[in-house]
Amino acid sequence: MRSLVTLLLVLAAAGALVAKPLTVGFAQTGAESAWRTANTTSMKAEAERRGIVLKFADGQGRQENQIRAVHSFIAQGVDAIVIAPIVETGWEPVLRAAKQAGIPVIITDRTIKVSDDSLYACFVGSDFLQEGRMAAEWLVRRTGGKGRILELQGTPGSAPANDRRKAFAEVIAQHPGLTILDSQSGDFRRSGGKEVMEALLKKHGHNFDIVYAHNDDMALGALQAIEEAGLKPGKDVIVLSIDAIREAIQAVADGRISCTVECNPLFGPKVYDLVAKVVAGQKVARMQYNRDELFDSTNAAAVLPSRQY
Ligand code: GZL
Repeated sequence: MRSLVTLLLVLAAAGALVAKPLTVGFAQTGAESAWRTANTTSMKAEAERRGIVLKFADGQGRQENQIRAVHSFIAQGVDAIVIAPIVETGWEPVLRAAKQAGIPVIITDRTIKVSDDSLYACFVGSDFLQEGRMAAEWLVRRTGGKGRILELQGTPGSAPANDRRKAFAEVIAQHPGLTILDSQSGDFRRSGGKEVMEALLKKHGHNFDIVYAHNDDMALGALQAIEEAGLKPGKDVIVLSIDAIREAIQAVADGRISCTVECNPLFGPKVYDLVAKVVAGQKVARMQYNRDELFDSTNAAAVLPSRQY
């Protein structure tokens, strides 16, 4: 009898030592760009590496899908919820439900606007205002402050589109020789970049000098339209964009895109480090910004071999 009790005590102790794996619900924006694919890969691969049970929901570009997924994560009683919010507003009700359920939330990639800071633990991602400024300041140096700009905006209502437009325009406004002639949304999609560029070429002919795209996928789509119109990017048109996906850095090395500002998507490890701290009840800094750099003809070719996305 005594040995049976001893055996049961040992098993119980062993069981206590083997911690239950963390379960994380991740509501991803969609699959609209190469950046998004790299971000999803980073989140899934790192969860796998750490033995985290990841419940992944693809929002397919619609906020209501993401909100539905978060409610489902709450019902399943996950340990933590991570959201890459497609747009900035409309999150308070579902975040209050997560708070009610005592499930911590981490916002990644895109920021949101809420009236109550306690509705999420922290944000992990890039500073889109800084990216917009870096792009504009590079353009001022490259053009001496002169030129007519066409802008391809990202998803309407999204933080990257709002902030990259706002910060870029604020710098451009300090240089009267630079003007933003037109600005339309290509929704961060390559097809959107091509379609919008075709429409802008119809409307403006070649009465422009610069294309500023809020992401590389739209810039690469726009390049197709520009070249189909018989214009030579890098010579007839300066194309600049944001993300620094490998294909865009290659286009910079080839002289077709003139500059791309990095927006690194590979932050799965950082997210799960923060999940572990937040689940353990630790306070973490509210805004966890990733460091981004800029690639143009001076450094693109050299960095290509080392790029991971
Ligand atoms: C930025 C991210 C943006 C990328 C686009 O962090 O939200 O969405 O710039 C992506 O490529 O579609």
